[in-house]
Amino acid sequence: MSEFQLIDQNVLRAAFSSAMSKMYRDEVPAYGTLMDLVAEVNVKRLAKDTSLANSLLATDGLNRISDERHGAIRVGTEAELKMIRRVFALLGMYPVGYYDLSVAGIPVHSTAFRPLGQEALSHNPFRVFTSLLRLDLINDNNLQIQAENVLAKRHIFSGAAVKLIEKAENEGGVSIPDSEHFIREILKTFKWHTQANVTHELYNKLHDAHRLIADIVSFKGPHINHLTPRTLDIDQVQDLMPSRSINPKAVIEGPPKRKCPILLRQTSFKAIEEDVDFTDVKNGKHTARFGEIEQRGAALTPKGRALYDRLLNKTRDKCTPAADGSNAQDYINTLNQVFVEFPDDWKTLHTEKLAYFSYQATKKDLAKADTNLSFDELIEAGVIRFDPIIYEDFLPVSAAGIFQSNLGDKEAANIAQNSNQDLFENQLGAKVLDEFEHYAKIEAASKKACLEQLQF
Ligand code: OOG
Ligand code: NI
Repeated sequence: MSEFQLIDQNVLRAAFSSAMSKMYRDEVPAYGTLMDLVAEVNVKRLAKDTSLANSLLATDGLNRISDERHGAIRVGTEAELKMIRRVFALLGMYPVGYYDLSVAGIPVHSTAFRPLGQEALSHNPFRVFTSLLRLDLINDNNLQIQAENVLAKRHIFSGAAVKLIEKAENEGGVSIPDSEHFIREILKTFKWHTQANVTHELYNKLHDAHRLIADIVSFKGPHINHLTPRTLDIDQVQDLMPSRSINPKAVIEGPPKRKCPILLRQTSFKAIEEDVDFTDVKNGKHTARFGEIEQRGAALTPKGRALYDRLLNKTRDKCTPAADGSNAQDYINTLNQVFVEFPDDWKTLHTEKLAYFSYQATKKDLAKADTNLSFDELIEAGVIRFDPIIYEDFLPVSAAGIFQSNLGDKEAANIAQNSNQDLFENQLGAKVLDEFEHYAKIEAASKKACLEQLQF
């Protein structure tokens, strides 16, 4: 076949993410309202803050600022997870990081499938936080077997999807003529199903064991449970949500509001109640799907991350945010006070190597005298500029907070802490990648390119 051509994975991922967005807006109208609010606030923020606009222009490009940055799914079995990994690989998304949610009483462990290199991330950074149910953490043996039986019978990918996946793997990628069909078939896996797979009685039992188990086991597939656009001003969107009849969770997860944003701040609106028909009874209800927003800042080095973790733990030791929001202001005050210790200017974050940066030469022709300067002196002299590398991953404590705010107040079940990355990697059929390694690589590559540009 001389005409045979593969589609660029970045293009395919962008098309997939936009198809998913459209589907989710149709399924959850409140999510569309949130997207509109995010876009409005972003436009206003950019008009006010030219230095932010310039920095985005220098690094990220200003296009698609308000587009989805991530979604989340929850799968039921090892076989489902393996298949998901194969699909995401075709979209240029690879598993980065291991997140153990059992520490927060949530019976799943997770990874984030995401693009890796700077080019792929800039083209389209869409990632999917993917959790696998851990029935091994449920005490009721009988219920465990019932859940396993239900899961064993379902096929989350259509026959056509499986054929297209296998064909693409054999051909080294998805072909241009197959690409639309591929997206259409893959999307079906993440669609909402009003028709449940279980009786009302079994649903209730699963729900009583843990609401998340009912969400994962009772349906035909791993419906997308939220999508998350990027906001440039999360505090403002959080404040404005009620004016659009959206009910936000009590506190924003992650670091406090800062001059120099770090890592990831997130908030969501409470999950909506949806109609479901059980196999025996109609007119049931299920609550699982929601909308979220995120504001991303600098990726931290292991040193910066250790400081973040220490300060977050210190904050939560002093004040643990209550699920009902009753101590929200107390928590925010404590967070602000404790995080005073985290430097909040780019220069210090850079010299103390707390965050990762990308470098760019600002002057093509060096003055003769400049050629003897060290890299740091070139920065000092304004020959090289540095911008933070954006954090592309997730935060376990924040993820637990997002899960919990959508599971109701009483769901911090008593599950023994049971982190098991080896088990997860077996279930995934691959090792998860180390997030720090990838930021370090991006930083090193930009440093090299910058020096080459200056002809050292
Ligand atoms: C995933 C929750 C985690 C995030 O943004 O931290 C997450 C889920 O609810 O399935 O998406
Ligand atoms: Ni999320």
